[in-house]
Amino acid sequence: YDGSSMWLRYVPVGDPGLLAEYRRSISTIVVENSDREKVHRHTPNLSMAPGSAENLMESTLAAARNELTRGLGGLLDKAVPVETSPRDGAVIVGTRDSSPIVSRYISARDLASIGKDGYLIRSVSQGTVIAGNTDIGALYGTFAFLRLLQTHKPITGLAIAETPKIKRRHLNYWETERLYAGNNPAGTGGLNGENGAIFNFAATGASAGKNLPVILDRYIVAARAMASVGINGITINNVNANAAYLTPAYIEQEAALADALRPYGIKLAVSINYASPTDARFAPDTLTNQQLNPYGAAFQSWWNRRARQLQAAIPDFIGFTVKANSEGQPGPQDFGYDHGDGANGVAAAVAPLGMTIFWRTFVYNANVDNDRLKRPYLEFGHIDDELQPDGTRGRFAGNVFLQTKNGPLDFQAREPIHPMFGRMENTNQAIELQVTQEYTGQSTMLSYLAPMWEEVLKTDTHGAGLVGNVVDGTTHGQSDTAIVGVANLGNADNLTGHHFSQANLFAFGRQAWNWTLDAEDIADDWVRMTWSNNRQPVHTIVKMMMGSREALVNYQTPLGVAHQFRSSDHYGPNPAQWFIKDDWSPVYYNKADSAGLGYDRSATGSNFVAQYFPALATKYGNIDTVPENLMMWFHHVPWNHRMRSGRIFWDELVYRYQMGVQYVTWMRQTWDTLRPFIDTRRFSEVAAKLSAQETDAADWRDTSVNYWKEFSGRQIPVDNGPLSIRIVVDGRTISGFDLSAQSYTIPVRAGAS
Ligand code: BDP
Repeated sequence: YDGSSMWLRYVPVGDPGLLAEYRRSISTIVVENSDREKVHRHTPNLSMAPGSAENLMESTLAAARNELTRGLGGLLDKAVPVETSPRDGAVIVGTRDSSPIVSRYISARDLASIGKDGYLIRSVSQGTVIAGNTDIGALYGTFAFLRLLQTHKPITGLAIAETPKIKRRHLNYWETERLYAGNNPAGTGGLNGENGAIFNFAATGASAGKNLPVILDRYIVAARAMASVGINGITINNVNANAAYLTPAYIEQEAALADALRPYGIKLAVSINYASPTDARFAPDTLTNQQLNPYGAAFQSWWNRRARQLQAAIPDFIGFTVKANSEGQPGPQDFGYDHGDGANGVAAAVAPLGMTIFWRTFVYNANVDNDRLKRPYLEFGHIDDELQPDGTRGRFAGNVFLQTKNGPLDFQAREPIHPMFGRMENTNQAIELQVTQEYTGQSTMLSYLAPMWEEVLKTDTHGAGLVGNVVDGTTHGQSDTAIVGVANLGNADNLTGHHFSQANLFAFGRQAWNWTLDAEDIADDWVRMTWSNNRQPVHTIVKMMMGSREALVNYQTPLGVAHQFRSSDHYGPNPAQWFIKDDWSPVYYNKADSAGLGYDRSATGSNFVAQYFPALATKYGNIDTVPENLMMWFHHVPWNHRMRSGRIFWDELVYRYQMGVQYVTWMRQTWDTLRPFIDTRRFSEVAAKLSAQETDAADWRDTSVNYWKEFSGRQIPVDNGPLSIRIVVDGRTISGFDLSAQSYTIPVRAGAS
């Protein structure tokens, strides 16, 4: 098996008792009107690639029906017929509008509290009813029902009611860069050599004829996978945006994609460049720099024209994602305006069309009090707080989301929360998480990121509730809410490169739906759906996954040191590097010297801590109360600082690196014990990745420790005791294991360059 069905595998239930029980409970599939209710299709020449096994769906209910046919047929290992009236054991799907049978079992009152995307799954006299207020809700319920069987859960006596906590659950694709799941040879991709991108745009070049509007199988697999976890929107191009995505030739392709994804409830958005109105590709409809005044009629009507063209082709088009005045992208500041002016200008242009703007807050500049991390709050905070003529506060328009990364730096494996969460009371805020593993092992390292997102979303802001409460609107009462994952889908056979990277997409969707879920429960579901329901592999793989992110933090950047990556690839270590700008350089972040290691952001340093609510600022600002895993984020820690373990900081640091590497060794050895349970191809592919990961983890340890040693002047400690990692989230140990006692020394290499 090559992984190409992701977690939608539907292999026959292996346990004979359970299989018999499922077969007794399920006889037929009843989805009334699944052929009548067609979704709007705008692309007459939309077609599947020749020889394709998948079908383009005409409606959401048809997608639900087909998923049940495929899923139940596979799981029960026999065809389950689609019938028009129920008999005992029917699986009945629909809304009260689409299905008289559903409305017989489910009252309007039953559905009143589950909202637009929610669903009910109920065991009834004749079988099971899966109902939503909308077809999409019914489809989500269908996937949830199939998940019960895929994970070998009981399917009798069901009374499930589910509603997502966050309204917009989106992905962003960073085509061109940061896509680690591609297997196109160089030069055969679409725009600007977007090799390995999931969606194959552009109508010219080597890939002409294979492009949209032809729909490839993997688009539909991706759509089903996204829908199965409730993802309902994607921004399809890189945030460093190419204006080609606004041209008619591209809009036509985008419309084809939108048509294919629509039955699955997935809507499209596009990343834009603020200065696109001056782009010659739109001639004669171009503006001058002087006309980029965001309040000007020229600027607003230009964006309104683009939005209208998009809406004509894609009626449910979401809107635009904007990276402005960030990493060289143009923005309102280039023309004398601030982010509030810029965001509101674009927002005003699209508001009449019901569209939304996702304005990113990833702005930085090392020349602010010597700390790049302070920039976003300085640029955005006062706009959120600004008194308006009508007496209210906050200048950002109602159809603007500020899209903010979970941490203040840049998707490191561990960061404190971004100080803007909770402190932007008057503005819609979307949290942006990185599903693609740019700084977390790319497609080589097994690192399950759900524990990190759980840690972020359950962090107390000490002033506005948990981050999750801020994002889901409960803290400040926003009704429009959003969470965004920078996604990891590509054109590799398994769509994500590393088989285990699929788990990160799965987990992102589940947590976007309900951020209070437990990362371990999500892993358990994914493993059962993807690998096996056999107790031993389930238990072992879940354990491997649960410690994997903490291990990665330890062998790459333990105790809160950050951004020690080689600038060329963001994969390997280079703590000694200075690169073009201070704040792109590992040395800027580690501040290694003979006194110690780490960045002083306390009141005696950059005072970045002051951007948090006071209680959190106090906690982080004091070396005795800061969590040790963030210590170097906030303090320049003396080499002989006494740690909670009793060890001095230097010893603890080395210990952490070693512990991280040992976890990978343990994963590699443990994976070997699973050989009897795993298909050959995936077994050996994962084994090869784990062995590469072990080598690369050791490189991180050796390069880092040897470099720090030049400053600490201390010896590598030798530890004879048993090493153990205990990982605690939310006050609860979620994973623990002991490695057998072994002593270690760090092999001395040539030293860091
Ligand atoms: C960085 C990536 C870069 C992105 C940038 C962003 O290296 O490719 O463009 O984030 O978020 O992590 O805009």
